[in-house]
Amino acid sequence: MNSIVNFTIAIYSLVFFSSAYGQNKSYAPEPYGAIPTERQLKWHEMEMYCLVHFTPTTFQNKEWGYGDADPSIFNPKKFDARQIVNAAKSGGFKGIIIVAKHHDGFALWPTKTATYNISESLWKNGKGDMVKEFMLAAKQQNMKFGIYCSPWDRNNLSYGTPAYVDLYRNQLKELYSNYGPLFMSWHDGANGGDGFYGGKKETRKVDQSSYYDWLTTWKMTRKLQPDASIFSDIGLDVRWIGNEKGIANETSWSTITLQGIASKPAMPGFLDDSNLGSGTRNGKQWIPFEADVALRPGWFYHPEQDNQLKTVSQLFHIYCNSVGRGGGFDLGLSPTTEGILHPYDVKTLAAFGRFLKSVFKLNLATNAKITLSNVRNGKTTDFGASNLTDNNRYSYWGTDDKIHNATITLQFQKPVKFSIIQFRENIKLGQRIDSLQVEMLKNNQWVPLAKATSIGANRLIRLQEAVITSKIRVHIYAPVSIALSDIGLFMEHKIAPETNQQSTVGYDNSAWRVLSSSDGKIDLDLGEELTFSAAGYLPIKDKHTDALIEKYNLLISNDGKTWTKIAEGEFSNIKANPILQRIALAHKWKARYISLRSQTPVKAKIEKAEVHLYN
Ligand code: FUL
Repeated sequence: MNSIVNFTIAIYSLVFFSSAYGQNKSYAPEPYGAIPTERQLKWHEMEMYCLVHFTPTTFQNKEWGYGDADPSIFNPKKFDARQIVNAAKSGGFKGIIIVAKHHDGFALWPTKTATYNISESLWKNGKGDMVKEFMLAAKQQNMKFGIYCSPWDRNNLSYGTPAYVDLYRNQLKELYSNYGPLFMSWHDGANGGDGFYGGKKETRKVDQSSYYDWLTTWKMTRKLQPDASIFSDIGLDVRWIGNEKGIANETSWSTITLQGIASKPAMPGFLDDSNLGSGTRNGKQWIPFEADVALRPGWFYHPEQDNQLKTVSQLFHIYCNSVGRGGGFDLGLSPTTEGILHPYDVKTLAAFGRFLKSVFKLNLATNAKITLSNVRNGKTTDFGASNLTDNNRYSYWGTDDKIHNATITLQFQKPVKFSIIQFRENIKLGQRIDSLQVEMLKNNQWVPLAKATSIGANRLIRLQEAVITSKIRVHIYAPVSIALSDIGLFMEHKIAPETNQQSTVGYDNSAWRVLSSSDGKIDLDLGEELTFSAAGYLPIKDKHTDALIEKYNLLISNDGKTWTKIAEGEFSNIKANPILQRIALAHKWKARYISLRSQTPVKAKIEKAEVHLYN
């Protein structure tokens, strides 16, 4: 009997202690408010991906095809999905979304739903499947794959009728069934307007609130591609930020409240978008933002934009204002008519990838002695400081349920220099923190350094300039206990002045003689007759922005006296971004003298601006 009792007690104690231990170990706080799904967690972890636009519209040098392009123009001789995917990967991007069909209606896969598709093109004699080639390249490079199939179709005769919605769903069904697994199903909001529509060439309007019946479509998405996050102006999983600049609001919550989502979800192109950028604090749904922006000014390739690629600094600025504000960064890539990325794009992506690595190579906070004002249940191993620097999004420093304001202090043996501060919450437990303040010790005094709200999956604070200190502290304010997963201190090294002209070698201009350089005018003697097909203007070295040429005339001469105008145009955005800009000429010119002249009066003398010529 005794032994039975003892045995029972032993078993009981074992169960009790292990469950008590289990409870301690997992004595995690209750999640706060809306929380992400598994699918959204995976999306958050990706942070960056690319969106590729390539259809007959590229061959028409347009941004929106009308739907009437002859499919035979689509014949990219050097198409190489691997080159495009590799370039995206070198930039640090984790996935690639292919525009399987844009507004022009041309399907890049041999769909059974419409004749206007890749099989009508000359590419691979109509036997090719470009979506498949992208899918395979992504797989090979260990990149995730997604699709964008435009709901608006300017080619299809049935657009605007219920039959088209069935056709659109069948297109998605084909894509979901044959090209998965997909990480994203991307649906844009541009809908209805003029188009070819099977030759009718008319304007068609649809009722955006009911025409597409998105809930039915997205039910199919869930069934066939359960891991695909649905992006739309307000998608079920990811929302748009409301602009195509890639810059989210400084405060941008991952939660948002959608009015009446259960009965009638906000439709792409039909919603109250006033809080897309900011989200809603304590919003009912977890729908984080994606910031979409193209590497070039347009989403499609335009040769005249070869000198308008975003620079590494601009891309990093976008990164800090998208990924660094808790959302995703979706960068548009545009293959040329050859079917590959231009060498400038390839170089820029690789340089951006290298730069990102260099910035986040070393988290200086890993060298700090970290003191916390409170640790949940006193359990340092489960909820303590080591979790803050282990680069694990889900291990975290937690405070007791009743502790909503707390402080972290980081003490360094030797002063450290940093310019970026990073915070991450364990978003599995919701977006808990309202705000935080960072202070640093300067001359033995605590001085304010930075403030931030909407922490969530990731928050980067980029300081105006680097600071040096041996101690910082962070005050955190929340309506519930805190679950902060990471703190980071990083040093961003300045980039050498950039041009967007990386791979073009121009004529050596060092011996050219300045005939006259006055306000808004540079006349040059090239020393010999040169043949050229493009000119460049680099104003950055001029001290005075007043000396900038914004609208130009380009002239040539054979005696330095009589001039002939060969081009005129605009150096777009040259004030805000005084990079080398290129003037592509319609054909080659030969001249001994050239002159770049401003069309409008310029206030200061041009002193150091450079003119380039390219063969
Ligand atoms: C927009 C479209 O209208 C643009 O052409 C582009 O595809 C962009 C990514 O989405 O809504």
